[in-house]
Amino acid sequence: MPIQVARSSMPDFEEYLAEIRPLWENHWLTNNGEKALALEAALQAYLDIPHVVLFSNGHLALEAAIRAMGITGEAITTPFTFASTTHALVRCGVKPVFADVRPGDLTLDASQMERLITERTTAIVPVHVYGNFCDVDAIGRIAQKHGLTVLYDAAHAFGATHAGQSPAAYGDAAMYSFHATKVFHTIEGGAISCASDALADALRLERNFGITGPEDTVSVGGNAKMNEFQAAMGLCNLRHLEGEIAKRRHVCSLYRARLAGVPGIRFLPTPDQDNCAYLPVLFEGYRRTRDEVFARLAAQDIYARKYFYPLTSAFACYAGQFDPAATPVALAASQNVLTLPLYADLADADVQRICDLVLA
Ligand code: T4K
Repeated sequence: MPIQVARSSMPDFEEYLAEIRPLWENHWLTNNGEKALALEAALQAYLDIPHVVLFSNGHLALEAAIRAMGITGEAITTPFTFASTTHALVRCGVKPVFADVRPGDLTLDASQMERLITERTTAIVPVHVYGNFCDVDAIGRIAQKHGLTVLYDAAHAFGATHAGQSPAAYGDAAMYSFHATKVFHTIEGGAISCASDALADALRLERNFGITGPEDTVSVGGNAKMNEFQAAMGLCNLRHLEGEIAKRRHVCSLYRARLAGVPGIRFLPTPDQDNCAYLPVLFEGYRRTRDEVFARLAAQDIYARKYFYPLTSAFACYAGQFDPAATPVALAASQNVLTLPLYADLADADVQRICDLVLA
């Protein structure tokens, strides 16, 4: 069996069956059904925030938030991320302005932001990449000073905490991905958390065609609703979140025991409160390059991934628009980073085999 970078955790089949059985009785499959409402309530409690608005996936949640928050003109953001963050801005007509990242954790470097702010800047869209929190205090201060909106891409950060708080505590809103590859998933899915009643209302309009009643449509919204089968999966997985993270933590500790401290191999700091979403390792002056390690593993049917290479600013679809060399720390990280296989049921022996191959 090949080993992939991720593998979806599944709840017990009978548990999921019990969760979806009522759908055969009530025939209500989507459009704010009882499972979706129950999941929103459970996530509000878990994240400790007044509003969680569910979406069919994280990317559409991000686009809906950009529109609902009135983000226009330019937004300061990171190129060291998945396509979604940059594409969402561009697809909503907002120009991404890329700031560099911090070498320590590869999140946006607040000290690089202020010089990029112009009169067209309306927002900062940082990413808690790999589940590592950004410099939330510094970003908050800059946003306040310049009157900017902060929308966190917390796609990787569900289940992580900082200073005892969930990602929902920071910025004006945060987006989570509940994709099948995530620590907590709803097959496909996503959500926005926010404290503002008005923003939550606007997000719901974005999610459902701007409809407020059978004969009332007040804005030009789209369709990005989470269906009941997705929400039922979320209700099951939420019950097992702690166990999921504990199993992932065990896998991470095995990797660290073998690879941390090896000259030329760098781990990012992992606070105790992290969610063990990814296992990024940087090969910096190691006797094999990142690409050589990647190829050695692939030759044995082990598929690590280069999250996030190339930088989004280097994507073919943006050719000529951005200069990846303008963010040298992000550029170097994209060339050196490899995210090793990490999932709850990855066997100890497989982790040892992966480490053997990296070290051989
Ligand atoms: N912002 C950030 C920072 C993000 O990283 C993402 C998504 C988003 C926004 C947007 O959120 P979503 O709209 O996706 O909710 C994967 C995920 O699809 C994507 O959610 C994630 N970030 C990204 C980092 O990784 P791919 O294109 O690398 O996925 P794929 O199909 O190559 O799958 C990777 C591995 O996962 C497979 O080799 C095996 C395993 N897998 C995959 C699927 C589809 C499973 O075990 N089960 C599955 O169902 O994007």
